[in-house]
Amino acid sequence: MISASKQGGSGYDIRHESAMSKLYSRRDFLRAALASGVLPILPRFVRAASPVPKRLIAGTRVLEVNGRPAKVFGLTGPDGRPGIRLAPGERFCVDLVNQAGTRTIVHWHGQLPPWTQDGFPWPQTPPIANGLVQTYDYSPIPGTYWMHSHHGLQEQRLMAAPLIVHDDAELREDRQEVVVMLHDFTFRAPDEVLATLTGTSVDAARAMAQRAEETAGRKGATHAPEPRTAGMAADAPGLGMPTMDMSRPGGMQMDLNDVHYDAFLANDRTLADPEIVQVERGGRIRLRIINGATSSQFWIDLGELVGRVVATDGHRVQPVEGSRLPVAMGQRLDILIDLPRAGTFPILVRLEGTGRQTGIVLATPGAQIPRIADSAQAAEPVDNSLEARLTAADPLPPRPADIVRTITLRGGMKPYAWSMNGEYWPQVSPLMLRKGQRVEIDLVNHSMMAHPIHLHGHAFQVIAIDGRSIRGAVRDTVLVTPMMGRVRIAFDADNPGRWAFHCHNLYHMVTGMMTEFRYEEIAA
Ligand SMILES: [Cu+2]
Repeated sequence: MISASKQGGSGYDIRHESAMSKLYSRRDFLRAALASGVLPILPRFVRAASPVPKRLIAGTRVLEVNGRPAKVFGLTGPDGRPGIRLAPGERFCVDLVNQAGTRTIVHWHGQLPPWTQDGFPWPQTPPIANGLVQTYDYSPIPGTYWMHSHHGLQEQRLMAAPLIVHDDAELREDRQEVVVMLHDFTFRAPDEVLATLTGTSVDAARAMAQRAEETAGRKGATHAPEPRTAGMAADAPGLGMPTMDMSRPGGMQMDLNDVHYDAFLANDRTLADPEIVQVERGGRIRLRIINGATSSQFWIDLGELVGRVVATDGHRVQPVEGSRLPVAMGQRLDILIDLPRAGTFPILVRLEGTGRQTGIVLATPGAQIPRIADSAQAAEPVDNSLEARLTAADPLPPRPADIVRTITLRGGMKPYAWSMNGEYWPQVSPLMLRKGQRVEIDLVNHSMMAHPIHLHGHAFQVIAIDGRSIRGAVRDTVLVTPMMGRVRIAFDADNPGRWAFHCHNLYHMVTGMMTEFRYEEIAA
């Protein structure tokens, strides 16, 4: 059920009529009930059928970063902590209360709800006005997920939080859960960051971020921006050859880190004052790492500890051991750790291509907490070295594909614009799907940057990396490495709707790198 009400008002005040497929069926039921004269018992019946919604407040808060106050957004759950945690078998039944002072819409990243509850600003499901409440109610899939605003550039101002769905098997393991939510942080307004990147005014940048929703998916809409054609934004030296960047020693190099950030946060804190998590001597930990950064990718550095990666993006994989583990934007890692002794164990998170780092500290009782510098030896660019070693625990059943498509990723820094198949969102041609089809997408990266590509509403399996077939991880976000990096994914079209498919670098997304997968039975 999706519904909206004035906060504190009595009864539901329906806003998003066209979005409410489930509501329509409830209305049909109401009509039938009216005809049969059973209406008086309906409200109690409906209430008994659904659990009491958990309140999730989209609001603002003040953090202290590098000794300065910073006003940011936040998503606060019923227990006062960021985000939502669900017990095994519990429905995702949530009242999203918008107290952010502005419109918002929140996406349940990696979850598989009906499309009208996905939290993407389609014309049928516009953002929620300040002061309104929207109810979401669907059956969640277990694992490490997260939620973030899909409106404008709010994600950069930390409108993001964990979404953890427990299951019985995991609870039986009896491990201490440690969630680490990562952010990149800037004191600058996100519009200003986008304006600097694109070489436009702040007003033009703001309009660019907004326009994406107003014209979502309408190719050739009359008020759409001027088409940006190849030559202007596609990789200049033409067809798929990496460019030589002569401005740097060594010539050909990939680009990293479009934005210079003031800080990197782990659970909203820097290493100047990190979160200290009390653990037992010999403790057994399940670390849930969430890369909620807007434009940054990291290496997780477990120091002397050896972890076992047991799930990626919430989906189980055959365990893989490691102490330095890459995590691209939007991705999650579940890492099991068995502590070898008493003491302190920093879990560090290093920005790719630099030595800048953030993190948390696991500490047994009485342990001395050392001071940890916020810089270290420079880390390599994030790559698919881990991805190539992953094997799904629950792979897709083998079958031939009904649809195979190549999607090229292009773009560059000057001008700053990014595309899929040469198209810039919102002027895109949707890939049309039919329910029941097996779909394979070959992602080919013609640009000098890596792109973490995210599909809404479906979990896909990584079936080839750089031309080598694997029985890879099932996940929702995969990194396509630069300079002709290639990743093939497969999924079953089992969730009819309109679904976004985009780069999870927010600045790449709002300058064009997004398209739509649409089922034939769904009207635009
Ligand atoms: Cu990208």
